[in-house]
This record gives sequence, structure tokens and C-alpha cells, in this order.
Amino acid sequence: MNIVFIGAPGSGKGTQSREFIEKYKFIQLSTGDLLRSAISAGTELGKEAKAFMDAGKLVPDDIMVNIVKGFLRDNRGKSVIFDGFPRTVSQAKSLQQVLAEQELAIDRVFYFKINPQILIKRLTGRRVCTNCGEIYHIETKPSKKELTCDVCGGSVVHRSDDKEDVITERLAQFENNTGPTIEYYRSTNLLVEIDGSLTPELVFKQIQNVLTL
Ligand code: G5P
Ligand code: MG
Repeated sequence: MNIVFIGAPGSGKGTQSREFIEKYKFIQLSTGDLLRSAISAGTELGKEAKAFMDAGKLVPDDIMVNIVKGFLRDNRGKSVIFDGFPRTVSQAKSLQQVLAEQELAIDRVFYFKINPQILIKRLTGRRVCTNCGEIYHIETKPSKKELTCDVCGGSVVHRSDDKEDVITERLAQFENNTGPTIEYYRSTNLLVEIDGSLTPELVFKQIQNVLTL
């Protein structure tokens, strides 16, 4: 099974992906996480992506599609949660084509619908572990020991694109590019809208209910 989590920055895609890979046999393809790893490793891809990410802009489609192709080649036969990909109509069409070549398809697209005003608070308060990727929030889910991950003891940091001016640009990119992608999936009857403004447990239940139908 292949599912897509689509939603604005901070809508909970990463948080739910972690829940689903723990409880079900999914693997997660987070394009944002792959790009951040490439930046940390100082690869050519990382160098190219950094300027776009720091500015809150989307990394060009051809780069993203190549990353996804490589990931799918390395993970044949596995059930994938696509977290943060596709986020343009062109990426969505490429994904359909790449999956079709392996006689696969997207089964469901979950759209995490949420009021943008909540997102600024979620993102400015978010902290992430640089080692295992665990996601925290300084108010709603603080780590037990400040700056240290409860799960692996790694360093917990504030993401560099979680500054208010960059968040504003990321939200604009979401509206302009990912808005049409959501409509594209609505027209193919794959889209399931869920309320992303609740607690993580209630968001999980909404997705689980659809998957076990
Ligand atoms: P990313 O890394 O994909 P975004 O902007 O799409 O970044 P982000 O910020 O990672 O998405 P999220 O994963 O949706 O948000 O949210 P999250 O981390 O789970 O939760 C955010 C906060 O809210 C946390 O503190 C968490 O504890 C809290 N929270 C979560 N769920 C709930 C809930 O249910 N209830 C409550 N109360 N709180 C909750 O992409 C980064 C950049 O990479 C490039 C772009 O430059 C992009 O800006 N990129 C791409 N470019 C082009 N095409 C692509 N496909 C690209 N993918 C990445
Ligand atoms: Mg994320």
C-alpha cells in the first residue's frame, strides 16, 4: 500500500508518519528529511537544496523526482508513506508514472486540513532530534531533558527554516503549489480530508479508520 500525507508546514505529517511506521509495516519517505541529511553530509545535492530551503522555496521538481526514483528503486515491494512529496502537480504526475512502471499506484492521499494561524505556533515551538528525527514541541511535547532526545539521547534543535519569515514563505508556497496538487488528487478521488487541528491521537484515529475500511 502507498499513501501520501499532504498538508501545510506543521500540519503533523512527520508526527503521524512516525506513529504509522511504528504501528504498521510502512516505511517513510520524507523528502524534507532526505534533503536535510544531504545538507548535513555536505553532498552536491545538499549544497544545491540549501539555498531553496533556507528561503522557504521549493526545491526544483527534477531534483525531487530523481530523489524519489532512487528511494523507490532501493525499497521495492515496501509500503510507503510519502511525507511531503508530491507538492506540485508535476511531481504528482511523475510519481504516478514512476509507480506505474513498477505496477504500483497511490492508494490514498490524506490531506491534513488545518487553520494556518495554528501553524506558526506549532512551528516556532517545534524541536527535532538531529539523530533519530523524533519531533517535540516546547509546550505540548517537551523533551524530558532540555536539548536532549528522550528516545536516543541525541541533540534536539530548532529547525533553521522554522523562523517566522521563512515560515511565511513556506505557507505561501503551500498555497500556490500544493493547493493545486490537493485539487488534482481530489479530482482523482484519492483524497481523504482529515482534521489536522486535533491531538495527534485523534488525527491518528481518523487515518486509521480509513485504512482499516
Ligand atoms: P519538510 O521538511 O517536508 P514541511 O514544511 O512540509 O517541511 P514540516 O514543517 O516538516 O512540513 P509537518 O511534518 O507537517 O511539518 O509537522 P510535524 O513536524 O509533524 O509537526 C509540527 C509541530 O506540531 C511539532 O512540534 C509537533 O509536535 C506538533 N504537532 C504535530 N501533530 C500535532 C497534532 O496533531 N496536534 C498538535 N496539537 N500538535 C501537533 O520540507 C522542508 C523543505 O524541504 C524542501 C522545501 O524547501 C521545504 O520547504 N522540500 C521540497 N521541495 C520541493 N518539493 C518537495 N516535494 C519537497 N519536500 C521538501
Ligand atoms: Mg515534516
